[in-house]
Amino acid sequence: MRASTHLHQFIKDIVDLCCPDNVHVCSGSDDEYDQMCKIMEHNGTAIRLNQLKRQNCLYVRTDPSDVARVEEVTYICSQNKDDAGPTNNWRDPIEMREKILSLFSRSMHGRTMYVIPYVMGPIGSPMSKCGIEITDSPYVVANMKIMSRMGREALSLIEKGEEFVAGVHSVGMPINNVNEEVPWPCNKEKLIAHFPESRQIWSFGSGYGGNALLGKKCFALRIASAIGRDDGWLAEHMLIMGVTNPNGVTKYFVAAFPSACGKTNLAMMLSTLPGWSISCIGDDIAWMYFGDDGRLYAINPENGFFGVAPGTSVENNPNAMKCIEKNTIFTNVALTEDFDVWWEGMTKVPPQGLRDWKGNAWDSNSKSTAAHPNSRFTTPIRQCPSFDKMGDDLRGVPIDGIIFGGRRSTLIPLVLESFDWVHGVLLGASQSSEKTAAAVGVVGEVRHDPFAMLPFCGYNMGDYFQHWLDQEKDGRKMPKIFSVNWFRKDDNGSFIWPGFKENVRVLKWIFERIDETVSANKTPIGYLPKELDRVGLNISDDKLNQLFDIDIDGFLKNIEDLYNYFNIFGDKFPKVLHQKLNIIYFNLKNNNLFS
Ligand code: OXD
Ligand code: MN
Repeated sequence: MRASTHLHQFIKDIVDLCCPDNVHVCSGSDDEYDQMCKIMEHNGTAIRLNQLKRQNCLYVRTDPSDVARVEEVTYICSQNKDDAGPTNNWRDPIEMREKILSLFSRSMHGRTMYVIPYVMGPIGSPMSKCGIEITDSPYVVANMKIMSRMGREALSLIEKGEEFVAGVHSVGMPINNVNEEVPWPCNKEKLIAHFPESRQIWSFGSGYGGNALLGKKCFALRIASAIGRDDGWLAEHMLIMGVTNPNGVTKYFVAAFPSACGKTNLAMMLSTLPGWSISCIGDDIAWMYFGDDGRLYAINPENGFFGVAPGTSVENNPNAMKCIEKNTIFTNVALTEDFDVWWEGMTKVPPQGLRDWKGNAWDSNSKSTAAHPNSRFTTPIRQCPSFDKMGDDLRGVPIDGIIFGGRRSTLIPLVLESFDWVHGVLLGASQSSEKTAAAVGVVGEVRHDPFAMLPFCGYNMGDYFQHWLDQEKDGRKMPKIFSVNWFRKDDNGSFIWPGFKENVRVLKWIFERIDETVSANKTPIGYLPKELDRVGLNISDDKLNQLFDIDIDGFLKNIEDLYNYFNIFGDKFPKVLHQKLNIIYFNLKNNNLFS
């Protein structure tokens, strides 16, 4: 749906198809938000938390079958199968439309249909884009108010003719008789379909975050990546952060990590190094483009955080804990006796009298966790004490460094700098991570997750690699590309690197590499630090060496596995990436360990 004149027709078509009882066009006002909260409280979807501890906060439990993104029923419906590529589920658009028509037929009966106009990105930025989400879920309305710029301003842009991405979401549970409502309506059958050519999204059956808040993964990543391919820019699964040195110089970085690898913690981290500070622009998505001055710029299309709760604590992420003191929606965490929230890792000892995410009394000896591992908080970005005002800049922030990371207990060094742009793109393409609870599947298994975009790239990933390579042009100042891994473990299975605030030492090295004020060892796999700033850090030489140890046999095996993996892209896999991999393999095999 691409023009404003279509908006009224679009609304009418969806009313005719889904047969809601009422239509509510969202204004985005605070009163409307309160109204959504009241509806959720009335339906038993939400409980209001203790006002003294969590001002204006809601506690929500989903249906136990609706707790994560459903990648296996997420589809890219491009005209040609090849445009979806080997990493996406593809369906013929015509067949999918038939399926959609049958699923959505009368799906909103007995419910109110909400029309959510929203903007992704700062209003007025040439990079920002409009969307309309139609939904039958007040939970979605409330979350979209936090996560996007939602309401009247967005509507007026669309009415003035701004194109918009059209999304339709239904929990897929029509109400046929009064009093039939359940606390978390959803459907056993789920489907998330994207039409990159016509810029449409249809989501059925789930009310959960990434499946239902269509501005986020569906629009800002899957559809936007396809728009970016066509228009020459990049939509990425990346946080955006500022790092300021003791001289007051700030550099901005973007970093891609697979889901639940600590992006939110990194984006909001505090620094242990005197004089160094970190500011936050975004924790999940970056839209990037090269400006006329040849520099790469990034905006955060989102306006809030939809963060993973477990593991977040005052010790490891005080900024997040501050954010979530008010105006926050908590989903699938545990509930305390005095109507506050708790999750594993928030405190060492759980409070007495907890109710778990399913609503049952919870015993700390229980095998199951009190909070669901993928439980979340939805909170406004402006509540983050380290929010960087440049996040509102219409042009975005200039990017000096790009960081790829993953959760790997072996092999991948703490930090590594690529030789050049092509090698950096190879590092992104080679990203892999041990699976977490953010998506349905086996936790702990290593899976390839190129650019942390595996579930989010809206087109052929082989073309996507080429699109990244194509960014390098004469006259452009290419950012340096790095890889990091905070998660390496020793022989006893303990993390070697302390992580969290101490990661600033790695960021400092990266910062100084960009300034070329610190030297590095050239190795076959990239540049490794000669040394890191260790002042005040209690880590032995032996441990530090383990973090940079190059296990040649392990790497050779890793590369052989990558050759196999990259084969799935066939001719679409860029030759220059293959050649780069061959060189690294050759040098490792021949023990050319350089200096
Ligand atoms: C997220 C995810 O919700 O990546 O951000 O799963
Ligand atoms: Mn994410």
